[in-house]
Amino acid sequence: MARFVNVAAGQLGPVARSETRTEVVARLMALMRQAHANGCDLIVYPELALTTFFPRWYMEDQAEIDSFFEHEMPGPQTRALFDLARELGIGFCLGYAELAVENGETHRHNTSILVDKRGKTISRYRKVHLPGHAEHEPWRRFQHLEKRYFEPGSGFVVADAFNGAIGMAICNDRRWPETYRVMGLQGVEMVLIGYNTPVHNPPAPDHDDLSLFHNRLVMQSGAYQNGTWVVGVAKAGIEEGVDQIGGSCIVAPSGEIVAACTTKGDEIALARCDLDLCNSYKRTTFNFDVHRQPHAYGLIVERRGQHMMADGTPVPSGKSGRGL
Ligand code: CDV
Repeated sequence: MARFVNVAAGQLGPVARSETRTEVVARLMALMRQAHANGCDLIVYPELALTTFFPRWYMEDQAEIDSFFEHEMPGPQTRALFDLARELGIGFCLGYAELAVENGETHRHNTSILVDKRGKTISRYRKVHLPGHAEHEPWRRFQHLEKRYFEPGSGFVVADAFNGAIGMAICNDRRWPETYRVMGLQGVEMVLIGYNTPVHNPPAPDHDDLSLFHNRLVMQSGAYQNGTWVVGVAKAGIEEGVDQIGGSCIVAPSGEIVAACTTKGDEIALARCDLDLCNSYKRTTFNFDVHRQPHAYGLIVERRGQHMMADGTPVPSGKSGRGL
């Protein structure tokens, strides 16, 4: 029997620093109602969806920093979203700043959760690739202090959900082939990715004109090379003076974009995703068991004419650099 998941990319326009969680949740709920009215099983929201993208500011006051974090999920202001999901029978993927106390220690992560149609959290992912910097860099037009405010997560999880194998990644993760491949090796059929990407890249402003191209390039290649659907969802538009790319889209295992948002505001893009379409790629061009050559990868690489191990150490005697 065909396995279809009707998915909505639930893009958000800018979220002001002054906006309350309750106000943002109302926007998320409006998108959820639209998705449900269009027959969706699942709606995917952006990274750090509940607040403005706070790593753009340097802050020292821990109480101020922690005001952007969720201390429980659902909490008093987010519970309504879970209740609506259960009432409508629709799942969701939500990105937020997570403050977790584990074994008496406080941890702060950039997190996404996957919630099923009964309003139950079934999977959690903590962002692995944290971009930016840890100290104040006043030369930048705006900061990107993810390395200051979050600790990295470890591991890409693929959950059995929505009749398929569903994984999550967050923003900068989408630029790294390992993100998709680690999940591809687990048989992932749909990768859900929320992001906040400014048009302007302070360390490399010459990339600014390519920001939307790169966004599509990485998600389309990640989808194709692993035979998986990819749902990429932006927080878009000019947020607190920073122009953020939109470009939310749903990518098929062929690498083709099958649905895309056209504005930089609150908007849904919809696609009926056939999870069995993944097999068309997973069983042919990207049949990992048949065609991958893991024994030949990464062990020896050539850098500037010299052969070395992938981690930069010398090649042990007995190994050659041929066949790279
Ligand atoms: N939130 C992000 O991870 N943003 C990065 C920016 C800093 C380039 C991204 O990769 O889109």
